[in-house]
This record gives sequence, structure tokens and C-alpha cells, in this order.
Amino acid sequence: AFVGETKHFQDALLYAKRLPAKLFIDGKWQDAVSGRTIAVVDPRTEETVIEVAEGDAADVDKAVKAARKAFDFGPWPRMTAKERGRLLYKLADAMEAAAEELAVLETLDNGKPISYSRAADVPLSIDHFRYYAGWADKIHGKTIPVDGPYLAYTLHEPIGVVGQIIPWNFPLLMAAWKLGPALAAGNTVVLKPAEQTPMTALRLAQLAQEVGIPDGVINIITGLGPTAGAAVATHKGIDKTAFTGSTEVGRIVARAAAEQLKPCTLELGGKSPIIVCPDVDVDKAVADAHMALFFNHGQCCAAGSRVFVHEAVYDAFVAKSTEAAANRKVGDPFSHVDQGPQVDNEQFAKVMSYIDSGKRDGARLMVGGKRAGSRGYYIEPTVFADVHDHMKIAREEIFGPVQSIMKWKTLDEVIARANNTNYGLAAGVFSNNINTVNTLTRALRSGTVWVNCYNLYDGAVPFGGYKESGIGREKGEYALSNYTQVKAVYVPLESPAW
Ligand code: TXE
Repeated sequence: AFVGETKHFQDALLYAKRLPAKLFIDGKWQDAVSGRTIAVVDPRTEETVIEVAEGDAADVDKAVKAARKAFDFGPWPRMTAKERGRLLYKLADAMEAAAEELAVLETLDNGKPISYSRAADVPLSIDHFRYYAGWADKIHGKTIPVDGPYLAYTLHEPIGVVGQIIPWNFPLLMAAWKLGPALAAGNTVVLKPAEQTPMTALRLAQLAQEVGIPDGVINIITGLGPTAGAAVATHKGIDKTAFTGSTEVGRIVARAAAEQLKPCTLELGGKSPIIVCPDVDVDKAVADAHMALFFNHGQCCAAGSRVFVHEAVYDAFVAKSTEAAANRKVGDPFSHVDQGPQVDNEQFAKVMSYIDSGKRDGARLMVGGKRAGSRGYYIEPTVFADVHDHMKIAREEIFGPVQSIMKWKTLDEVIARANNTNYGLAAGVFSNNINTVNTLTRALRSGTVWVNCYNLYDGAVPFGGYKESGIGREKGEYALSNYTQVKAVYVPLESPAW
């Protein structure tokens, strides 16, 4: 049954109203040059909660100048690496002290259950800053033996001013994934949060200032994609761009970077396969595949959105998956639910249109398929069985609570089908046979393979896409190479003259 609104909303509203709803440039909260604002809409009620500044190219230009000044003349890249790390640890501590507020803001902004914000988004974000705080004084080059009397070594230097554009599905965590490695390496940043979910980035900037991260190191420009986002992507004063979002916009950002021959990392969409083999514990595979798709209302780039189930266990798997979806509690994310509203009207409409296309294409609708409640962007947890590879719901990213289940017979066939996509972000393998597992983990063309589990995001482990799911890796040691460049130094080795 649908769960109605709760009173926790009042706390959320208080936190939202006291946010500095302006642009954060050079350590100062400023209105947009244009004076315009954007409404931040509560996805539960479709009503405006607050207005934030609508930055555009003029504001991005100010932010880039501030970040440039902070990089070229400020203390950030010049302080000892240990000191930079210490400030990032302090930021993580400040986030921990504000954890409940951050969780409540995230739920208000995005619509995800408060239990998710508390257990996943906020602690993972804190962890992420701690992880990269630890790296700050461990980023170093090599000494290299060379021919001739020379000492040759490398320095791993920050790139400079970094432009980062992030989406709305994990607003705080995406900010952490982007800022953590960039800051640890000594870069300065202009960050554009998604227009749907600017709140936690604003609070994060405030905390960063409170703990002493110098002015101009982090600049936050709230604004729309085609204006503020495009300005970040194309600004000549930005030395490197990083983007998470749709493949379509990823291409735009990459094109702008290519034009200026500057590095660009992309984390884009997915259509991740899960392969369920006949030898599994069906209940466990059903539970994991359910979570793989329905976590965060299907709004995960790595969502397990194509579930290939072996024919021997197919009927049982479909029946149990249907039951799991039917039991999923939908409603106000401030109460005890598994699923809140989709983030906005556009996403709601997009997901509903995919559900219609699944019905039209002849997939078997097992449960769901309709709007839930009468206001807010709620969608019933939906399961389609007998989905075929050519159907739109099997090819395109839905980004909603819609599970597609397909049947397979042979391992070669399922490998080919799983890889038959332009995406390559993640995959799941469910089998208890070591040889099957090893065969599949090697054969699948994706940046992550989860075996008998799904959706693990330890900060130390790299994440990113093969094929059109992206370029480069976030998280872990690997992400540091996105934010450093290598300088080779030769020094003659001569005997002292005296
Ligand atoms: O993404 P956009 P949207 C997928 C998912 C979703 C679809 C559309 O399938 O349904 O994308 O979502 C900024 N220049 N993902 O429209 O537009 C924008 O302001 C520069 C998967 O929200 O890509 C926001 O900050 N920037 C994904 C960010 O890009 C631009 C997460 C992402 O928005 C811009 C989100 C432009 N021209 C959506 N246009 C994932 N990989 O997790 C927009 N932006």
C-alpha cells in the first residue's frame, strides 16, 4: 500500500530554508550575475521548496577566474600534501557531524528513502573524502635509471582548474567522487550540481569553508545544463573536465574537450546485464537482482536492467521476482519505505513511456506498470518477463523501477547477448561454479563485474565504463591519474668541483 506524507518533512524544510541558496565563488556566496533563480521541486509533492541561483556562463567565468587564482597563487597546491590531507579529513569529520542534516536534505531533494540517505549516500560520501585524504601525501613519482650521468625522476603534479558536472541520482556522493581525488591531488574545482538536486553540494561547500579549505579551491555553480553546464564544458580557462550523466550529454562534453585538446573523463549510462545460472540459490539471486535494479528507484547508472535467467530456473525466478516487486513499499521517503518518487517530472514521464513501450512490444507485464499515488513522481515497481533483446526496454537505459527478465539456454549465447549493447558499465554473475564464474567475468565487456552480489561501491575500488559507458575510472588509486599529470625531470650528475 502507498505510504502517505510524514511530519519529518518539517525538519527537511528547516534545513533547506537555511541553506545559502547562492553561488559559491571565491569563498563568497553570490547571486547569479543575471539575478535569475531556479525552483527546487520536492518530488513528493511537485511543489517548490526553495529557489537557488541560476548561474550561467558569466558566473562560470567568475568561478574559473577564482579557481585559477587559487591554483596559481593560493596556498592549496603549495601547502604540504599532509596539510591538504588533514583539511580533507576535517571536511569528512564536519560532514559526519552534519550527517543527519545532509541525509534529510538529500531525501528532500532527490526523493530517495531517508534510510538510504542515512545508510548509503552520506556515509559513502564521508568515507570517500577520508579515503582521498589518506592519498594526499602518497601521490608521488618515481626515480628512473637512465643512460648517462643523469638523475631522472617524475613529479605527479595537479592538472590545474578542473570543471566537474554531476547528476541528480546520488548528488552528494557524486560530488564526493569528483571532489575527493581532484582536491587530494591539489587541483582547484568548479563544480556544477544537477539542477534538480543542488542542496547537499551547497551545504558541502559551506562545511569546506568552515574547516578551512581556502577560498577559490571549491566553487559551486548551480544552474542548468545547456547554460551553466555547457559553460563549464567549453571554458578555455578550465584545464580538465569530468562529467557524470547521460551518454548524450557526455558526447557534448567530450566534443568540447576534444576541440580544446584537454583531458576529459566521463561516467555515463548503462544497460547492465545480470546472468543467472542454473546452479544458483534462486532466492538469493532473486533478492540480489531485485536490489540491483530497484535500489534508488532504478536511478543508478549500474542498475541491473537486463536480467538473463537460465531456462531451468526461469519460471521460479520470474514468480519470485514478481513477488519481491509487489512487496516493495512505495511512498513518502521520509517514512519507512523502500521506494520514494522519481526525481522529477521529466524522469517520471520518461520511465512511464518505457513502460508503455514494453507493453506495446509484447513483453509480459507481471506487476506494476502504473503511477503510484495521486501526486508526486511515484511509479509502481514494475517487472516485465519474456523480454526480447530487440525490444526498446532491453536496449535503452530506462533509469526507473522497471525490471526486464529474459531467458537463456547456453553460455555462449548469453555471453553474446549480454555484450550486445553499446554500453559496458557493470554486470552481475550468479553461479556457484568456479569455472562458470571465471568464464563469465572474463567474457563480459564491462568496467565492473559483481559475482553473487551487486551494487558494492567501496571507495578504494575503481568504477567506470567500457564502450559508451564512459572514459576513465573513478574511485580508488586509479582516479588519481585523472587529476595529476606527470612531469619528467633530468638533472646532470656531476662530481663536485671542490
Ligand atoms: O541527464 P543529463 P538527465 C541518464 C538516465 C537519465 C538520462 C537523462 O538515463 O534518464 O540520463 O537524465 C548537465 N552541457 N543518466 O537529463 O542531462 C545537467 O545539468 C553540459 C545517467 O538529468 O546528462 C546535469 O548536471 N552539461 C547518469 C548533468 O549534466 C549539461 C545520471 C547530467 O544531466 C548539458 C543521470 C550540456 N549541454 C542521468 N546538459 C549516470 N551515469 O548515473 C545537461 N547537463
